[in-house]
Amino acid sequence: MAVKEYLINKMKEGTIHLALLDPDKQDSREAGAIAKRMRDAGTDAIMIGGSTGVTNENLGATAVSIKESSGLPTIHFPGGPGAISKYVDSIFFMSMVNSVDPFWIMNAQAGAAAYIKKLGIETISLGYIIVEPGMKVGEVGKADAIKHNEIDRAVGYAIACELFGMDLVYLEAGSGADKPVPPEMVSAVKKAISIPLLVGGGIRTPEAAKAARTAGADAIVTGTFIERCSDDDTLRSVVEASKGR
Ligand code: 1GP
Repeated sequence: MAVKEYLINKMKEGTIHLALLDPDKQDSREAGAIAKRMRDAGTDAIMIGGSTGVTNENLGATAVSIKESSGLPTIHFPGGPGAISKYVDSIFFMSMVNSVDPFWIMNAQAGAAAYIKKLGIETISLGYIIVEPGMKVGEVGKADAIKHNEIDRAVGYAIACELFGMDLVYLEAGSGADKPVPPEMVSAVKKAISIPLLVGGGIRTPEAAKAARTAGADAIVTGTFIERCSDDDTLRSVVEASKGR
C-alpha cells in the first residue's frame, strides 16, 4: 500500500505517532534498532531527516536498516534538496510556506522535482509552517516564525496550504523547542482545515503529547526524545499518550 494511503487510513482510526530519526545523529544500525523499539512501542511510521549532515549515503543506509529491522513505512523528511534516496518509501514534498526566502518555498523543490519524479519515489505534499521558537530549521529555512499569539496567521497559512491542494499541514515548533506549538493554535488550525494536521517540535512528555492530540493533531512527531530515551516504558508512554490508545 502507498504510504499516503496508509497514513490517511490510520488517521481515520485516531491520532497516529511518527518517530523522526536523523541520519546524522546515529549510524544506520543504531537507527534500525531504535526503529524496532519504536515499532514495539506503537509508532506508525518513521520519518528520516535532519537540518544538516544528511547525505545520500547515510539517508539510504538508514532507510534500509529501519525497513529491515522494523518493517515500518519510511518517509524522507528533507532538510533540503541535497540528499535524496530511492531507498526511502516516500518523501514529504514540502514547502516552508512562511519562509522569507523563495528557495525554501519553491526553488529547492523545483531543483529536485525532475530527479524525484525520475526515481519514482512516492511524494506526499506537505505545507510546513514554522512556529516560534523554530530552532535550527527555522534559522536555516529563514522562517518568519509564527508567534504563539498569532493564531490567525497560523490558520491563514494552513488554509492556504489546503487551497493549494496539499495533502498535509505540519505545525512545527522546531526540534528541541522548549515549548511545543500551543494547543490553542493546534485546535484553531484543526477546526479551519479538512486535510490532516501534523504537530511536532518539543514534544517529549506524555502530557505534551496528550495536549496536542486532544487539541486536534492527526499525527504527533517526536524526534529528540526518541533518540535520547533508553527506557522502553517511557517511550511507550509518550506514544500511547500521542495515540490515546
Ligand atoms: C521534527 O521538530 C520535530 O519536525 C521534532 O522535534 O526533536 O523536539 O521532537 P523534537
